[in-house]
Amino acid sequence: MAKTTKSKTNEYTSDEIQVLKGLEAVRKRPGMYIGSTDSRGIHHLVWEIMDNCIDEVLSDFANHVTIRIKKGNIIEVSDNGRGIPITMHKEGVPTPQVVFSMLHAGGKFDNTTYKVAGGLHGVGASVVNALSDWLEVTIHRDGKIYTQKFENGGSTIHRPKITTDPKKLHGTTVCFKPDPSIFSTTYIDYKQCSQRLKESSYLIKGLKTEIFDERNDLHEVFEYSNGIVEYVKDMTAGKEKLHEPIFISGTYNNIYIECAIQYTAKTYSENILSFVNNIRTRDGGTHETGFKTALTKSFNEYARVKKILKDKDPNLDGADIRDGINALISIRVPEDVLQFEGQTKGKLGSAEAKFAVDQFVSEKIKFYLFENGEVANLLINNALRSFREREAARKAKEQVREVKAIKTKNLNTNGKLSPTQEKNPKINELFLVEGDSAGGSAKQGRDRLFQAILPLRGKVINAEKTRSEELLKNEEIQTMIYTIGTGIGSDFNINKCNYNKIIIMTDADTDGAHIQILLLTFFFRYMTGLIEEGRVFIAMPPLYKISSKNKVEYAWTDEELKEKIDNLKQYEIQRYKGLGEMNYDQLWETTMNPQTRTLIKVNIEDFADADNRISVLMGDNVEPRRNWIENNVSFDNEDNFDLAIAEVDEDE
Ligand code: 1YM
Repeated sequence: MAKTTKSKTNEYTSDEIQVLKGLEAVRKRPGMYIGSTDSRGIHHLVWEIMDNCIDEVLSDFANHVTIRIKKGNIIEVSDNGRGIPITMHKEGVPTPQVVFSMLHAGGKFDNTTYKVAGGLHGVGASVVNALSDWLEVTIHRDGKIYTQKFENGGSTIHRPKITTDPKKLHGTTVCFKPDPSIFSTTYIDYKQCSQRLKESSYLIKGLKTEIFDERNDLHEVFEYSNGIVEYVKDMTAGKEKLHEPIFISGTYNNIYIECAIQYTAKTYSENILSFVNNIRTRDGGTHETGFKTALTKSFNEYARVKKILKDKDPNLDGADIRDGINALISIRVPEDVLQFEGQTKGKLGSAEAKFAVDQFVSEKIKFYLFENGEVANLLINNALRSFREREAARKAKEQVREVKAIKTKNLNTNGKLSPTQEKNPKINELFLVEGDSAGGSAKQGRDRLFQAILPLRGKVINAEKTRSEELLKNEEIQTMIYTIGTGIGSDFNINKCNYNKIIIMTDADTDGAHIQILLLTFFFRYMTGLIEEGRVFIAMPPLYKISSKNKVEYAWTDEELKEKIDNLKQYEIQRYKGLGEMNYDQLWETTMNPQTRTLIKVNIEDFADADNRISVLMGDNVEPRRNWIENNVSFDNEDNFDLAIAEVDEDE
């Protein structure tokens, strides 16, 4: 049903009816335009408007972009650019009205300039309008202030108000309220917005970005005069660096290329983030391939010329050359060669980019290596070390396979794992429990039909700071790998997983948080698929027990505690210091029983970013770990009741 009713403020012309049909199409199938209508979708709206600001920045007309999150999840985005033209478009419709209500309001797009790859190619503003309760645009331009408001998904178009601007400012501000009837949530996440702004400031030297959150009085400003060099320093913060960042920049075949590289010691990982026209390419693509090829070629050539590699030696492997690398690749390509691939369009497909980055980076890196012999030798040695260690790890892996065969016989009898009665990977749950005493309560309290308990003794080994060959010798780790059944690394196979849920159950204190993060680190590095498949959970034991005359209640937060005792006259509060203080039946009722417990599903939104952070935070500082969990792992409360389990209960 197209909304073609007359509004009080405007009579629709047939052209405008066409327009509204366009916006109506967006409302009917929002997913086609913004991907989804969940939290991701709501942020997509913000990025669409922000992209218009960034375009203006890239065209060199703006250098300041601001996001303001207002109460009621209203969002305002502004830039200090030229301002959207306020002249009349065709048939007497002002240009801003065209921009915000025509699905294909292009016009300004010649393809020879750099444009952000927002994906919607300039229809963003109208899509945001279509999915908003209301939207208001304010433009400062030509000594005037132009404001125009749209309501009900752009179907109500108010007349613009035009006043003179004594200050003769310039810029565009868009304020909107996403339509709650379209989105499953309209909550705007501060962290995501600030991260995006920060990223833009890193990628565009001299761009000042600013965020205000009026809901909790937060404010941050980002401005980096050294651009991606500061970004790479941020990536390597807290790690041992092998050298000062290497920075290369320049234009090749009309493609502007910037790279910043800094190797760190003992990380056993590569962190490469790539961007095209300031949009993150999560799945890499031709520019990343070009970069890697260039790196491999240049290092090998250097090693040969310097006779570090003898004639009979094989070439250094790319993966070894990249061991410990932290790199940013940011390229800007003209719109006409911009081409994305993959499901989420997160991969650059343009062949021109591979060629240009390969040629350009090869030349610059070779120059750098020959000019900086000391660093060059350090990096070549680093690659050789990686090669040796990889060989050793391969052998260790074979060893694990052997261990596995041995373990089959005595694992169940060595008293560690209390297995489930039935073998049903679709419903079975594995509880990884901190300490033997809690392990004991858990064993007693569990439903042995489908809940297995694996007590973990002592501290879990830190997978980030331990080489894989060492790690795999650790008995707790071996037992865990064997029990879960999926294998690790490139052998990982989710179909072999023995459990539907792997639940980390620790005390609700700092030590517990530490164990959680150590386990998550291990899963993240060696069994990523478990997290991706949403199989990893964190149990939530209560913090308080409230006993009153005739009942016992529990509270998980201080607020909950207050709420509960408010209604009671006489009561006693016990603060649980650990799982061990709970009786087995209390543990079952509060933390293990699928019908009454709360589980948190571990879901890492952004793997590359988390990857990056995990290296930083698994250093020696304890406190940031807790923050890491809070910021990078999204804690979705899982449904308390699982259908599959319900069926089992009925069978009982
Ligand atoms: C808060 C959002 O939209 N800024 C913005 C948009 C435009 C311009 C400047 C602009 C572009 C051009 C010329 C051009 C847009 N203009 C249009 C259109 N911020 C925000 N800042 N003059 C001003 O590209 O030629 C669409 S977006 F089509 F009207 F030119």
